Amino acid sequence: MDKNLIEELANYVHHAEKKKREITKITAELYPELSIEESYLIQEELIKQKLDEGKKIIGPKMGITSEAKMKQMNVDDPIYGYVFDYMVVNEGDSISVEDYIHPKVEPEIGFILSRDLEGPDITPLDVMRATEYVFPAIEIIDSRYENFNFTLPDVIADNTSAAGAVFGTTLKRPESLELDVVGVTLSINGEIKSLGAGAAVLGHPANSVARLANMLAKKGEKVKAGQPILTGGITAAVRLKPGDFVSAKYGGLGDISFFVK
Ligand code: 0L1
Ligand code: MG
Repeated sequence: MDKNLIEELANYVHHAEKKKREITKITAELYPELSIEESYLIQEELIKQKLDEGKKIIGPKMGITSEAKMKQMNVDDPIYGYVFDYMVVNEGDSISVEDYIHPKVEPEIGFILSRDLEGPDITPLDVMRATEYVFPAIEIIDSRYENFNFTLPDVIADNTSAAGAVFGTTLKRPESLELDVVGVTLSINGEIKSLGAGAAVLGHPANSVARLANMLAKKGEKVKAGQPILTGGITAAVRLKPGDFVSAKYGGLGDISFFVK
């Protein structure tokens, strides 16, 4: 893929994020033949543009990690992107819908490693042994594409819809919980809107970190110690509107909440 086209398409998505204006997906007209390999090249260019602007990577995130989402998109592999410093929302704070296009939230389980994990061949057991803490998180996703409508390459190029992250402060040792059966409820204004268990994430959230390490290895990168890793949505994502009070409650991992203006 031509370097100019990579830059042009990264600019296209980046501009939409900055202007908070939805765009037609890349594969609709601009470049229908976009492949997964090419979409990661666009994502890399997008990440580079953000870094050049002084924004900082906080940690990686995994997406399309549930059986339901994979089937819906007809894919076998999850995808990854990056959470940046400007996306982080503090627990108990407010966000404004106006700062996004059409934000949704999904509860996740986060991992922090005590040592780097470098694939290939990383197993979930390797992940558990290298994990210092697990913690609760809520990801805010905000596809830059009209109506959250995209193909897999489109969403990879769009940094996997990454727009926000609320990291909870309950830190637990990974072996102190059965992460596949940790339940979570996501409530808006006190009403449960979706619920699930850790097993919704590739059978066990540690599988998600292993898959991340093995995917990153293909480009000579690794999962780094100390970075918060978002492993993927446990429940269906829920759309936000002004006035919402968002709260997620995790079995054995505490609660997280924030307001929407
Ligand atoms: O984090 C996620 O699973 C989102 C990946 C992109 C799919 C979406 O925007 O719904
Ligand atoms: Mg997510």
